[in-house]
Amino acid sequence: MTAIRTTCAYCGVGCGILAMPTGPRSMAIKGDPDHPANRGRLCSKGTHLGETVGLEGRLLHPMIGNKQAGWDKALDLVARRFRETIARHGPDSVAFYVSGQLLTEDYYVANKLMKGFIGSANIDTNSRLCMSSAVAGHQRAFGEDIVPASYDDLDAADLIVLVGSNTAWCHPIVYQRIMAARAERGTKIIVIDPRRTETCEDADLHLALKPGTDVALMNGLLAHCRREGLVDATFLADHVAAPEAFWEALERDHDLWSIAKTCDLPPADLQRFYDLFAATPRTVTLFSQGINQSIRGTDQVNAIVNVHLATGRIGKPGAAPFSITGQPNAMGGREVGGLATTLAAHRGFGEEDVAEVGRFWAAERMATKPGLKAVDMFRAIAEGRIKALWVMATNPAVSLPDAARVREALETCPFVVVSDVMADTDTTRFAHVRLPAAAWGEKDGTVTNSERRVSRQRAVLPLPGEAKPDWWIIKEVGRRMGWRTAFGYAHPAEIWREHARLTTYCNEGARLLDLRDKVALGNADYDALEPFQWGGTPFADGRFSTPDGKARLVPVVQREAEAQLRDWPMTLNTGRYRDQWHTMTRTGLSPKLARHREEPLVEVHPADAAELGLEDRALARVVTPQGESLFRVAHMPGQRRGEAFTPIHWADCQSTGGRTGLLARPLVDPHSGQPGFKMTPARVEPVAVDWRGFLILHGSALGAPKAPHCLWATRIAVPNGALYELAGEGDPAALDAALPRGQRIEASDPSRGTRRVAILQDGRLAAVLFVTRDGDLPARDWLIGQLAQPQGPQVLAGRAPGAQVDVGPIICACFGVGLHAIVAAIRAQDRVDVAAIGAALGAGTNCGSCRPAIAQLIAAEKKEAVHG
Ligand SMILES: Nc1nc2c(c(=O)[nH]1)N[C@H]1C(S)=C(S)[C@@H](COP(=O)(O)OP(=O)(O)OC[C@H]3O[C@@H](n4cnc5c(=O)[nH]c(N)nc54)[C@H](O)[C@@H]3O)O[C@H]1N2
Ligand SMILES: Nc1nc2c(c(=O)[nH]1)N[C@H]1C(S)=C(S)[C@@H](COP(=O)(O)OP(=O)(O)OC[C@H]3O[C@@H](n4cnc5c(=O)[nH]c(N)nc54)[C@H](O)[C@@H]3O)O[C@H]1N2
Ligand code: SF4
Ligand SMILES: [Mo]
Repeated sequence: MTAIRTTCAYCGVGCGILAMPTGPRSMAIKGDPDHPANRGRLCSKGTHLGETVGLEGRLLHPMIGNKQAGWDKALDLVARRFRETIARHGPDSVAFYVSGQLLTEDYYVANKLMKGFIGSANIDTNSRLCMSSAVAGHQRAFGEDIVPASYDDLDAADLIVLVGSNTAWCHPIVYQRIMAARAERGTKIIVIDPRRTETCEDADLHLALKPGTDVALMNGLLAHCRREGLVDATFLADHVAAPEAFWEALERDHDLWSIAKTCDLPPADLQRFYDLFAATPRTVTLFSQGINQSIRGTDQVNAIVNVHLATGRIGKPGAAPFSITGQPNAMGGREVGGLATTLAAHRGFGEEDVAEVGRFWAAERMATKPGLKAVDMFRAIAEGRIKALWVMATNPAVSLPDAARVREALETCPFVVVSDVMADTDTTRFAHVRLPAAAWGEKDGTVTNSERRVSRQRAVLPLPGEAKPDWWIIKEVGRRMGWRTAFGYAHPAEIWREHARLTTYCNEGARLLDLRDKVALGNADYDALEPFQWGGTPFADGRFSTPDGKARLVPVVQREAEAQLRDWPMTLNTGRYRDQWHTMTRTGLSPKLARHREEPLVEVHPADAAELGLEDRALARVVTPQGESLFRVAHMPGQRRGEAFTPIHWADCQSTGGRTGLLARPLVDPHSGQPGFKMTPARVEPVAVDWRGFLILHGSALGAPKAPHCLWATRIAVPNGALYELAGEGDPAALDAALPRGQRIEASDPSRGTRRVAILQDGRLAAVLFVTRDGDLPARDWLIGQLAQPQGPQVLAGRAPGAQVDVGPIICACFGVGLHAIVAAIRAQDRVDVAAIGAALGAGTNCGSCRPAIAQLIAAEKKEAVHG
């Protein structure tokens, strides 16, 4: 068997993978040494992709309601309901909500169907929540949505500024590449993030600015560069247009002291940043959600781009603003025009664009104006203006802001279709029709990564059940709606060729996106396609995609901070964990990935926690004007005072708590429509419980926690089963309802309030339930290891005879190395570094995702040694 070259399912780094099928539903995964994005490296998520390709929880058949239906019946129903709705209420009464996790070919067909044939632009994508502010910022500055950077620039830069990006966790292979460059050439790293994340561990400087003040910070930087004589007058004169009074405005209030006050930063740190930036022409400013997910996102993007334009740090090796993308095909979606506000092939809704694309598609009815952006789209559904919705490859019941209102909208919508790979998600629960999509490892097509590099995703496993590729599902609906020729595709390569041709159509240098040399790929060439980057080094010749060829400096001003409200004294910031992907529908299947963060935490500064009465590891309720949810408290000295942080990953399908989507407010940036996920007024309150415990079940890792009387029930996958962490009120005896049938052994001590129950089936362990009112609970690992093993009453001790196993939280997912072992190894050695820990324990020597965490532990231990 030879390995199949494909691309990772997850983030926008776009790592190449060698996948070797090892059985009907399994594969071995390795990094592709020949892929230019990763050169053989993979992070923890990519490394463990093999754990997520089983059939557990998969949607394998088209479903109408809860009944299995054949494809014909399901597709006919979808086509008929959309046709009828359009006939009765017009094309704008229907919508598609799609995703940066579709392949370019899927995305192209969905966009063509909606914008060229249905005749509405009501197709928007979860990329609206992700990088639409970057798109709007690029369009304002460059006249086209171009990311003017490559990973090579990270190797060539002397200074890398990471703004609003937890690169170490969210783009780990880019982070490793930055670290490698740093080791080799001493690249300086500055992190700008209100939280001290693991990305800060190896940085030269961390600016923990007040959230929402990036415009002031960047304007101040530009004013500083101007004072230092760094504004590139020739470059400006030839290639950049600045509106009148642009420079005058910068002169007011942009002295160091004013900026330090606005951003709440030590002036000395600010000075260091400005000096280092001024002294280092080869600078890359890499940014992601801390910049984009703001109600000032577009202005924040332009504040960064302005600095690069004015100092001529663009279009040269090692110098660029770099909007790094989140999803594997966020960029492909931009290329085909998946946003409601763009058309296709980097075109907009100008008369000429509409006419030309319409001619190219032989479109029956072209959309002539932008459609509704995601948040507005769901509002229109709630108000009954949109009456039929098709959701593909995204989970809006979890991931849109103010998710409770989104659920109400889905509930009231007369017709909801969901294409997904999983049978039960928080969104599929609202679907009238569920369509089984081919998953990663089964589908074929292309994705474009953050640096405009197009790579093939290839099928490694056969399609299970009746699952079909997304492009096939969409084109079948198009055909059944009456457009048989326009949607006659039989192979993804045909779609690719059409898409490539459209980028060249009437494009004599007007747009940089031009796939001229990839138009004539035969099916076999397409199958063998090597990763390639389009656009070269954008703007190297100083020509931009505006009518006069000049870029634009966009005047942006820092808005006043919002007034702190009495009932909402905290600000809620939200984001990601290292080893989980979004709503956990797939990473949640991996026992190894589950161990890094087993439960959703609310991170607060210890001083705030003390004031609010929040004990470490206790439960707390996070409340916002939109909703509330429970989290486990984590004291984090790296949090800013007044800020709380919660993860985006947990959904009803896994947990009663951790529901961040219910909390975020639906305010959006006025230019891009991107929600300001990083700032919601909130409060955090302690929650008392009568008992806590855990339940370990043999069998499926799926299914919502069904334990009664639980305030708190979170599920993670473990080898051979699932672990539920529980806490609640009232009599814990009610938990017995969650136990399977079998031989019951029990060791409970009502006087101490402990309950220990095990269920054996054929003498083998099927379940254990441990509950305590105020005592300790044993570590879970040994018990998990006993699942399906022959056991007797001694299992109720909760640990192996004699030995005490508690590895603590898992730091290294690859080798399962826990916190306790790492701390012990650090203490055992005099001079210790990350490599030494690797040599001693293996931790950090495989994918390397945990290396920043190990560095952090070493630093903490050193501090302890000095102070303690
Ligand atoms: N492990 C993992 N990796 C992922 C994903 C995942 O789910 N899991 N998802 C992928 C996707 S789709 C995306 S979009 C990317 C996101 O990647 P990132 O943008 O790196 O991730 P986030 O955790 O959302 O937010 C980044 C940081 O912005 C900071 N921030 C908040 N407010 C501000 C502010 O006002 N100013 C500044 N300067 N910073 C601020 C937050 O504290 C946070 O640390 O990750 C991708 N990679
Ligand atoms: N509060 C808060 N909310 C956020 C964010 C934040 O930082 N804070 N970040 C936002 C961002 S940047 C993003 S990108 C979104 C992500 O949010 P979502 O897009 O909602 O998250 P996913 O879990 O990736 O959803 C993908 C869905 O598609 C399914 N799927 C996987 N592969 C396929 C396939 O090939 N075909 C089909 N049809 N389905 C498939 C999965 O099972 C899953 O149900 O969340 C956003 N929401
Ligand atoms: S960095 Fe990790 S998640 Fe992102 S593409 Fe590479 S292996 Fe996949
Ligand atoms: Mo994203």
